[in-house]
Amino acid sequence: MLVSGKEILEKAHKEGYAVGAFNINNMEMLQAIFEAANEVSSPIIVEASEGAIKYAGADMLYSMVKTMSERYPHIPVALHLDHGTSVESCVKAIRAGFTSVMIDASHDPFEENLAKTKKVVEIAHAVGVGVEAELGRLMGIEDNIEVSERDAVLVNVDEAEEFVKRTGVDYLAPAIGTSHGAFKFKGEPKLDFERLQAVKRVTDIPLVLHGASSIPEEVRKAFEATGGDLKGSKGVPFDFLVEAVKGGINKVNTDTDLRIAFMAEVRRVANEDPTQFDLRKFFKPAMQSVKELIKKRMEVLGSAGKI
Ligand code: TD3
Ligand code: ZN
Repeated sequence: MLVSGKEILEKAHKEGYAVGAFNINNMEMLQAIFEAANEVSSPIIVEASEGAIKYAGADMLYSMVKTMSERYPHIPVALHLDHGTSVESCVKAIRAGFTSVMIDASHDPFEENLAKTKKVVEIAHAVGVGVEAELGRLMGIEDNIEVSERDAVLVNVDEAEEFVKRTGVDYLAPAIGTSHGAFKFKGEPKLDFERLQAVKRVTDIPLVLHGASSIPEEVRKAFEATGGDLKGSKGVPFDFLVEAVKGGINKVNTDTDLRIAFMAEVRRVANEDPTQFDLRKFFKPAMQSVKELIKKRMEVLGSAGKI
């Protein structure tokens, strides 16, 4: 059933697990997500970026999610706008039927981020839609980074407390050292778990981990076996995800892993049979691979079996 993101995440917050938020651009990714959720009995958050909306249309994305939610009525699902860049963008998503929106004004000064978030909260709450905001900048941190530099990039705990109190935001993404894409860490992976725990203590709301893809070894290998290049790629290891969930993360955003898993299969089929041009012969194994990856993630995050 299509429900508010707030409903899904408040349960996760109370019971101490995280729900995967998986990005979609097309029907195949969406089917993989729902089939995974069905097989391991997990709630899901389907998210679409402004880029995805430009690609497929908010009406199309909403219709597909609505259809799948009717096919699997027992699965709680929220449709979420990922990294909304303006109040207008959030309102458009709400009008299209999204049940959760992110207003990402984290690049603005604190007071501006706060004002925009407050506005989105007022509008969204009037129609039962959940709201996410972000504090700090998504950037990898190095071991030898200066304390002052780290403070400039990562979430500030006092600001997080004030921000949540004054905006009434439903869930917060605190920057703790992750970044988007396939190249998250130069050296060893490192996240500021202490800061995360402190943010959880002072805010006591669901928290969100962006840039959470893991680039599992077997997925990277499958991509590279077909001539793909992911040299130097590094993701968030599974044990870090477990630690993050213990520290209060309840929503884990994943896009890069799905893309790599999907495209590794497309590449494999293309390499194995250069005469092949039936779309389904590429996309079916690609969906299967994404589904297995998502199931594994649901187990790691603790959302499996939570329906
Ligand atoms: O918001 N997202 C998804 C869009 C990022 C572009 O890939 C995330 O935080 C997930 O990040 P990633 O790259 O680790 O999957
Ligand atoms: Zn993100």
